[in-house]
Amino acid sequence: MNRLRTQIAIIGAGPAGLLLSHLLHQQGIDSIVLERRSKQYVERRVRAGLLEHGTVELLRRASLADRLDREALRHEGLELRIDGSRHRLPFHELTGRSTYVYGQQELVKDLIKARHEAGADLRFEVDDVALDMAEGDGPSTVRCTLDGHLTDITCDFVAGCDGFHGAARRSLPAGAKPAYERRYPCAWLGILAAAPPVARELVYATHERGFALASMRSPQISRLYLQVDPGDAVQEWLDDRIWKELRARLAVDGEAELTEGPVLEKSLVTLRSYVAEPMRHGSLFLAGDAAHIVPPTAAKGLNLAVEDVQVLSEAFHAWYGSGDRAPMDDYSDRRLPSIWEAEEFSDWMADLLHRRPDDEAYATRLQQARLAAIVDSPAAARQFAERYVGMSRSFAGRGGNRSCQS
Ligand code: RFL
Ligand code: PHB
Repeated sequence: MNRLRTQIAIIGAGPAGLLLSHLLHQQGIDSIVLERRSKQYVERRVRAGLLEHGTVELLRRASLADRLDREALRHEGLELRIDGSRHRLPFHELTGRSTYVYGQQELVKDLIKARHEAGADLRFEVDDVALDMAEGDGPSTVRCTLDGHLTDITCDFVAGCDGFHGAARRSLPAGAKPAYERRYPCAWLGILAAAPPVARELVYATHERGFALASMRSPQISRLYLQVDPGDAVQEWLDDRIWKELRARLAVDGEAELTEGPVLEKSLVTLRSYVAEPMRHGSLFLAGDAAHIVPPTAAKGLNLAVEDVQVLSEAFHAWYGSGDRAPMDDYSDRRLPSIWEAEEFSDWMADLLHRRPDDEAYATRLQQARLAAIVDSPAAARQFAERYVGMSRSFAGRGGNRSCQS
C-alpha cells in the first residue's frame, strides 16, 4: 500500500478540478488531482465553447488567459433564427458585455500546461477512486489505484470535481437529500466540422423540424448541434443526413446557408437538469458538473464550474490563512442562488427553443409568443441579454437578495 499526504485531494481533471488546483497553488495550498482518463483523452474531449465575460476575467486574473486572449473569438451578439427569419440580439449593446468562443479542450490544455509548469501533482489514468470521509474535522482518505498500486491519500478536504458520473456524488452520506432533477424529452447531436462557420455570431434556430445551433471554434472550424430524439443512436446519423437536416433548419427564407466539410467528431447527449443540494457534506465539497447540470442551451455549465471553484478556493484560503471556517460553511449557500438562476434560465431557454416531441399546438404557439416578446420588446430583449451573458448571476450570488440591490 502506497501512502500520500496532501491538503486538498481533487477528484477529476476537468476544468473545475484543474482550475481549483491552480487557484489553490497561487494561495500556497497543496493539492493532488486524480483523473480517471488519460491526459490525451481529456485534452481532446470536445464539449463547451462559450465562455462568459466573468469567466474570462477570472482566467485573466489567474494568469491563464494568454492563449485565450490571442485565439478566442469575441462576440457582441447572437442571432435567433425563427422559422427561417433572422433576428439579431445585440447583447453587448444591451449589457456592455461580450462572450468568448474558446473550446473547452483548449482551456483544459492551457490549465494542464500551467499546472505542469508549476510542478503540480496531476495523476492520470487513476482507477477505483473511493472516498472515506471524516465525520468531523479529522483527515479523510481517498483510496485509489495509482500506476497499478493501491494507494491511500490522506487529506484535509476532498473536492469532488469529477462530473456527473463521478465517484464523489456516489459517496454522499446515506442520509443526504435526494437531488433536484429534470430530464428532457430531447437530445443534442453535436458535430465538429472542418467548415467555415455559418455566420460571424452564434445562430440559435427554432424550426418545425427541431432546434439547431450553429457555433464555431475558429474561422475554419464549425461546431453544430441538432435537436434529436433521445432514443437515437449516433450511428443512425450519417454525415449526409446531418447536413441535410442542418440545411433545412438553418435555412433563411428557404435558402440554405451552409458550407459543408469533413466531420471531425460526432457525439450525442441527452439533456438534463440536476442540482445536488447542499454542495458540501462534512469534508467533501462538490463543484462543477458533480454538483449541478444544466441543458447546454444557455451555455452555462462550464461558467458555473469556474465560479464554484473560485468561491471554494477563497473558502480554503480563509481556513488555511486565518483559521476562519465561515466561508467553507457558507460555500453551498453562497453558490446555490447563482446556480438556480442559471438552472432556471437554461430550463426556460430549452423550453423556448426545442420542438416538443408531442407536437402540442398550444405549446408551440406559446413558444412563438415568447420569441416574439424577445424580438419585439426592448425590455424583454435586455433581460434575455443580461441572463445570457451571465450578468444576472452577479447579484444572485450575493446572498440572493436581489430586491435590496440599488
Ligand atoms: P467535467 O468536464 O465532466 O470533468 C470531470 C472530470 O472528472 C473525471 N472523472 C473521474 N476522475 C477520477 N475518478 C472518477 N471516478 C471520475 N469520474 C469522472 C472525468 O474523466 C473528467 O475529466 O466536469 P467539470 O470540470 O465540472 O466541467 C464542467 C463542464 O465540462 C460542463 O459544464 C460543460 O461542458 C457544459 N457545457 C457548456 N458549458 C458552458 O459554460 N458553455 C458551453 O458552451 C457549453 N457547451 C456543454 C456545452 C456541455 C455539453 N455536453 C457534452 C453536455 C455543450 C455540450 C454539448
Ligand atoms: C458551443 O459552441 O459548443 C456552444 C455554444 C452555445 C451553446 C452551447 C454550446 O449554447
